[in-house]
Amino acid sequence: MKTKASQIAVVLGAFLGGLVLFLGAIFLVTGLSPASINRAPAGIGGPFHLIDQNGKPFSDRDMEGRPYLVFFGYTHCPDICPTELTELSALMHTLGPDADRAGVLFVTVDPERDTQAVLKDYMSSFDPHLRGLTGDRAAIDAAIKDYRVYAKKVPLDAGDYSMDHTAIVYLMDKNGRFIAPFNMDRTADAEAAELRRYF
Ligand SMILES: [Cu+2]
Repeated sequence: MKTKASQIAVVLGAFLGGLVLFLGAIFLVTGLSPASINRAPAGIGGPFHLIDQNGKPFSDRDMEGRPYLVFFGYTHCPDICPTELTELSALMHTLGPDADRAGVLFVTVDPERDTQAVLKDYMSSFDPHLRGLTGDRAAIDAAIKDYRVYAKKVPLDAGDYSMDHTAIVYLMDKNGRFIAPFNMDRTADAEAAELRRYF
């Protein structure tokens, strides 16, 4: 029979092992080593100049004073984007009136198809606090590079294509600095509580 101490050691070991795996996974998906995260947490993100779904110019300055979440994707996405945007909508709904003190930016990695009109139609399915952003190829490429997003065209039949893309939700503080990947595998209440810490 195991002693109490050895049981605790096993549980603790499993927990620490899980933590190492979890952190390792974050560093893998963000493409950063732990050392570079410590040195340069501001290495992700940066100024951008895009167009929102209503056709208005939108830049990082428009989020000044509010923490926000950034997610890259595209409207033709069959699963990940609609799921993520639905969960982000639930988060904004949970924030209630506080949703105005935060924001969610959905940046297209497929500006050729995701025109302002297409984005406007697509975003109407989600919470109004979600802002869809597009722009010319150069502006989108600059945002993709600054956020270290992976986005690649995958040809399908008949000239059609899908996009492989990074599915990280980036948590930015009210000065536009990257804090950490935002964990969406939680209840909307837990997510809202974390976002409120950065108001
Ligand atoms: Cu997607």
